[in-house]
Amino acid sequence: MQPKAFLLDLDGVITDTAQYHYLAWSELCQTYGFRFSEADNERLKGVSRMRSLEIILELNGKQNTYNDAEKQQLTVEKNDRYVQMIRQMTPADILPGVSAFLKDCRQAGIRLAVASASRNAPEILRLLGIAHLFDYVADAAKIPNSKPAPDVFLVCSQALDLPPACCVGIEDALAGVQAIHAAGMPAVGIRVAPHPVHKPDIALTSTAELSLPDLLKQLQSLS
Ligand code: B16
Ligand code: MG
Repeated sequence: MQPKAFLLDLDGVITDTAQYHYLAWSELCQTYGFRFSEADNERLKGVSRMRSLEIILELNGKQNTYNDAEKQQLTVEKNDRYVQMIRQMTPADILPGVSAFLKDCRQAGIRLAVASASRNAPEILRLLGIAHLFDYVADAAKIPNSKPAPDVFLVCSQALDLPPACCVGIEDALAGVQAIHAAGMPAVGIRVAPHPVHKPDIALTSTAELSLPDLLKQLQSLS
């Protein structure tokens, strides 16, 4: 195939916000006496804010302890901490290889969108100084079903007025690869955890391997 657009995930593909999500959830968990480890944090990657809280509550056997309003308040507390932490982000936090890849895409006339579960995506792109490189940034608050559902990738292709088959998704999370495939697009995976069924069409071990000429060659050879 000859891609007309790349749809990029944010956390784990453009920048590494997982460390800040982990710190913010850890502080909240300490306040409320919940257990939460770095290994638990792996389960939150690519998952929405509310679903992340529900996973933490399940890990602590507290899935029935809080009502909806209380859960909402807990996610607000977590996000307030997270927003304080990401204020320090700068263009130096863009992952290796990403800036050159984005610039090469723009020069080649290939369109770019951000397909992230994060409601903080616009602010993070602004802090990184790359917001202007994207034709569209999906509003995570308005996506009906989160990854592994295809919604965010389909919303991006619709916003760009392109058929899904002309778009390629780039993801670091297994749920993201499932979402890309469910949207009918080829998936480029960055360090995606191995899975017997859901495998990226092109697997990279680091964003430093993102090269537009290499990806175009590999995509052309996909059936
Ligand atoms: P927020 P991605 C995801 O970003 C993160 O991987 C996930 O850990 C986080 O819970 C989610 O964004 C929501 O983020 O609280 O900022 O709305 O990987 O989809 O770019
Ligand atoms: Mg991600």
